[in-house]
Amino acid sequence: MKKIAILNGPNLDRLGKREPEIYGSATLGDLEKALRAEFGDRASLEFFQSNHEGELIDRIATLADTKFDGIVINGGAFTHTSVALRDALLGAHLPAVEVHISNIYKREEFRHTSLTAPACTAVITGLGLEGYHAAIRFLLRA
Ligand code: CA2
Repeated sequence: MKKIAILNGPNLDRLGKREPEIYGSATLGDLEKALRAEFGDRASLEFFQSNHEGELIDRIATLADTKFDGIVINGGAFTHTSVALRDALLGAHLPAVEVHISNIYKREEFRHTSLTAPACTAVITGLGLEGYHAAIRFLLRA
C-alpha cells in the first residue's frame, strides 16, 4: 500500500469555520473522512496540519526518512513566503502535489507567486477540496 501524507499549513485548521465564500463549509475533519472513504482501502493516509513553519519542515523530513510515497501539500500562506518549505520539499525527493482550495491566480497579486510550486511535481488550484482527491488519485497512479 502506498503511503501518502496530506499536509496542511497555517489557518487551514479553521476550514469550514470562517470565510465559507472562499474555502467552502467543510472542515478539515470532513476532508479527512472523505479522503479515507475514497482511498482508505488503497492507500495509507497520514494527515498533518500545523500553523508553524518549522513543524511542517520537520514533518517533511520525517516523511522522506520513513520512505513515504508521496506528499499532498497545501502550505497555506507559507506557499508565498517560505524558502525553507521549498528547500524541505526539494530535499525530500518525494513526488509532491501542491493543492490550493481557491484559485490563487484569481486573488491578490501576492498569492500569484508560489515559492513551493517548483519543488512539486504538479499544482492544483481552484478545485476546492476536490483538489486533494485529484492529487491523491494522481500520486497513486504515478
Ligand atoms: O486556497 C488555498 O488553499 C490557500 O492555500 C489558502 C491559504 C491562503 O493563504 C493561500 O493563499 C491559498 C489560507 C488558508 C486560510 O484558510 C482559512 C480557512 C478557513 C477560514 C479561514 C482561513
